[in-house]
Amino acid sequence: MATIDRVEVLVTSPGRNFVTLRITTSDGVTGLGDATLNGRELAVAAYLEEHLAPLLIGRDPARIEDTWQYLYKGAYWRRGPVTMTAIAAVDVALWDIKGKVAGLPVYQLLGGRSRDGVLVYCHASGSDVESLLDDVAAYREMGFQAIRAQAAVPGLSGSYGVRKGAFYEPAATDRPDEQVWSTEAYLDFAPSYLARVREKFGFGIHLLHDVHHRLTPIEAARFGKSVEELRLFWMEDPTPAENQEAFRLIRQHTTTPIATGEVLNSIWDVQTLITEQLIDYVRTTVVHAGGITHLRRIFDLAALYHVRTGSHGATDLSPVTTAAAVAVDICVPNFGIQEHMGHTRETYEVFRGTPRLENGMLYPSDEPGLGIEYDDEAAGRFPYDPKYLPVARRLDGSLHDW
Ligand code: CS2
Ligand code: MG
Repeated sequence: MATIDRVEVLVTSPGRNFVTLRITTSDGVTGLGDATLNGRELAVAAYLEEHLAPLLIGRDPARIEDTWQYLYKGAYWRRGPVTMTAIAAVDVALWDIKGKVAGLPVYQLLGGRSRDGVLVYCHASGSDVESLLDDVAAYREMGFQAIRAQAAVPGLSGSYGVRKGAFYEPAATDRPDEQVWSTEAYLDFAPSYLARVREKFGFGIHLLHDVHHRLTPIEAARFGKSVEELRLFWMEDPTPAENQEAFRLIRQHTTTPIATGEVLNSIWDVQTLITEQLIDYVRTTVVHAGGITHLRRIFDLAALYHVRTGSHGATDLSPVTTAAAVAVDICVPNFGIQEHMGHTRETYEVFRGTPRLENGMLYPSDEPGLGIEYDDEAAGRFPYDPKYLPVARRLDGSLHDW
């Protein structure tokens, strides 16, 4: 029997910070898992290095489910983003190893393809409506079939979801950026620019919008109602989802489909949302929700209640997560859509072999495992660069959800 011989926690910053777990077996097979938790990276790195690595040495790498239970139950302390990201990294690395040992891509181990490719959505944004429309046109030109649209709210400094450079990168050094928020201004403005996108591009594209946890349930209900005619693919995170019951109120008022879950990390965090059919898409993701093993469990529960998948896939999730997400997405019967922002050239120098993107669809690699190689030499050129996500304050200076 092969055993786990070596566990390495690799931190690099090729344009943004990534934490990667690399497990090597006594047979010399390596597996990669993403362990990146944006803005809190080193907490997961320490959890892995100090608490999980010593437990993994000598274990049978083939026992994925047992290892998951051992790490989850063994912690005693349940759930939470740091724990679930650390366990996810171990889980995904073990699936990568299992695929390499079997000589099969991970999606074959999960049951094989249910579809030819994975529909993705990209991010169009603008500092005003005209530049948003230009951005949507550019993404259409690139072949994307599903587009998320966000524009900066006039009069407010900084808006979530609006790109600054080539890539949307909401991170600052030293202290979080302080942004200003007005729910009134947003609610007056957002439906009008989404309508402009529909006017210009018609109903032949899937149009998505991220509310980023900014509204109360009744405000979200109003927003959803006001955009019903625009037939959004979804409104994302209309209200913070820690309070799952809050979605009952939104649901009573609008037929606009609802997506949530990118900050949630376990099946228990989405249980009410799913079993009461309060959402249409669950956005939990491989890296923050306990890996492939746990995400499958969430998606299977969701399938029973007509909830489809729509995993988070921002640039702060590494290409290892993209590969693992696509492996799951291509298999599950209730797949909905996958977020895909892509990465910088530097990131792809470190993580080689990302899934193929064509006409707005992602296709998994047919290499054994996840098909991603980590280039240590390239990674060494990009040292860790601490960053914070912004915070948002209302016009009176009080803190709002970012
Ligand atoms: C966003 C994320 O992609 C999304 O839907 O909500 O970009 C989110 O802000 C970041 O991943 C936070 O790290
Ligand atoms: Mg989001």
